[in-house]
Amino acid sequence: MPPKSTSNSKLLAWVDEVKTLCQPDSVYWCDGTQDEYDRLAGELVEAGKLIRLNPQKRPNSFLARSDASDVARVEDKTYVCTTDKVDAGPTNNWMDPALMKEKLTGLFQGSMKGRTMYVVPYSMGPIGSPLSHIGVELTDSPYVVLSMKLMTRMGSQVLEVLGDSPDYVPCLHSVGAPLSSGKSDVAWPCNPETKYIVHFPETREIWSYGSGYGGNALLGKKCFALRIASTMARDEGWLAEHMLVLGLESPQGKKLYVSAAFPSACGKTNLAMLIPPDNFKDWKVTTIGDDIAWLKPGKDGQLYAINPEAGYFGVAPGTSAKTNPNALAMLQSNCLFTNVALTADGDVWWEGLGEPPGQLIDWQGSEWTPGCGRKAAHPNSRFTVSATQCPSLDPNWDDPKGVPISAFIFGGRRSNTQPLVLETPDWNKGVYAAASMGSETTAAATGKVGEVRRDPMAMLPFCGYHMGDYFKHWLAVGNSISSPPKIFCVNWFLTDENGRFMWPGFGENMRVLKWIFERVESKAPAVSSPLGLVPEFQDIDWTGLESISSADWDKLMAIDPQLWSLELSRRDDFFKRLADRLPNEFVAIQDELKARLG
Ligand code: TSX
Ligand code: MN
Repeated sequence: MPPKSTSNSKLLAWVDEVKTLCQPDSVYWCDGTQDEYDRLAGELVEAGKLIRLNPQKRPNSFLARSDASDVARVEDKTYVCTTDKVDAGPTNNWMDPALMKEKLTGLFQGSMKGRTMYVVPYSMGPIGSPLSHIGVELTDSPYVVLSMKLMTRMGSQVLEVLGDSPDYVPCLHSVGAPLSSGKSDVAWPCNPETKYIVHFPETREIWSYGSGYGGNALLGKKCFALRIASTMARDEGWLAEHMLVLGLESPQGKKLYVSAAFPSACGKTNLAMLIPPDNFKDWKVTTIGDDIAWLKPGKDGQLYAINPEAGYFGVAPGTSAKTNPNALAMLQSNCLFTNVALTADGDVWWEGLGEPPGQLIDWQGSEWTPGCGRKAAHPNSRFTVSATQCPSLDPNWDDPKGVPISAFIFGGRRSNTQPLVLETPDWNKGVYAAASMGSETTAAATGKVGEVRRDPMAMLPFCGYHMGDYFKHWLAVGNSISSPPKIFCVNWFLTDENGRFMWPGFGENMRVLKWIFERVESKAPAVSSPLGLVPEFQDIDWTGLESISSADWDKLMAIDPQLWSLELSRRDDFFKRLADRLPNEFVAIQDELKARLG
């Protein structure tokens, strides 16, 4: 039964229509209360689909183990269905919307048999904020319901705000594993053969079939907050970005906000929760979000950002007291883990956390001992936790106005070519630099090491339309406001001739953030380089860090003309794919860059 607060005729008709199509045994409207969460989690524990962790060690926390075939986003099964194929662009899979709906309707037919269909109303962004948008996910996965409770503002209040408005994004999700009567269920139902993650940007709809994992199934995240929202943002003059947002507060009490985009495996969550080193004790870094930012121009000509999410769905391996103490603290309780290892005393473990215990149960439920040759946690294993558990959570994280953004930071994982930090000379050159971003692949992700993957604004898998149009939109947004953020590029991952990292990274990145802060405040010096404005050795605060000499600094800031000549020709290769809609500005900027680099 829908709650009394809902007489929304569009919503009621859609729920009915999907019920008829998918034929669930029952329909349940989620209220989003803690009681509901506890009850659902309890039922999953009873059914053997979740493991309750040791309440002494990890109160109110659970472990889920996915099917071995359902462990990550499926980019080759992800579609953007626009009427005109060119509008999806060459970087998205495309199918005609009518044909795709026909195909999927066949798959969804009876797909929820033997299951409950949950109605999950949620707000992306503070409830009722002018920057927020509402979604409703229909799903046959109770794991998705628990995750949506942690990751979004979910429940009855959202229906109240929606009222009779048709302005919500319908998100249909089925694991694609109907249960015939009497048959017992598996721990992680999904469809091992058939998966489709499909976006209809023109009608603002999402249909997802066959997977219960992460961005394939928690449809508020990548599907709505990035692919659908980027299209809404293009049409309405704002930005939906794959960015963390953090606050920086100086010892004098001056506070500003920056937003940063990095491709995967660059430590975005770690940067969002950075703890400054000892000599920066009076500086504060606070967290607004670690993955997605929605940015809209304010009346004062600045961009205001909200984090549309209300939780973190982070990669567990590599999270440790050294890389991210704030994350470890927030994972102490009320946490949903997926595909990590289980200890003998009912706690969790993953690679990078520290010395492994002598015995573990691995992510697939098998016995594991150190040296057995397998990973205990899946490399893409995750924690899901509410933002309110983060010790560095910014006091304004839930402000419906959003926070004003003073700087954008773009970074990739590059062992050479890209210096540690630079400030781009102006908005257009900054957008060009962001569009040229690339990251060297790590063995974990692809098996290939050292190949540079282009990933403009870290949005390659997440832009819901043609990337050439996306670049034009970026240029237009910055040029239409009086105080656009300054744009910086960073690279934490430079290596020396022995392959060793030259920059200590992690908390020490605060030294770079301080220079950026002071550039925004017009207080730090910078000198020109062919790529933009750069600090000299003495412009960085080195107190408490002896290990970087002025000669090291020159290596960290080197601009090698030969590497750059190769870099520019690689950029050309990538941009050729987008040639029919690439902004003309980019051609001029790149020509000038070629000339400067001689
Ligand atoms: O997250 C990272 N950041 C940002 C932190 C705020 N990582 C981890 C990336 C994988 C997700 C980094 N790795 C960073 C970084 O700044 N830098 C590096 C490279 C590096 C790795 C290890 C050391 C130094 C640099 N040093 C020792 O292990 C002692
Ligand atoms: Mn992400």
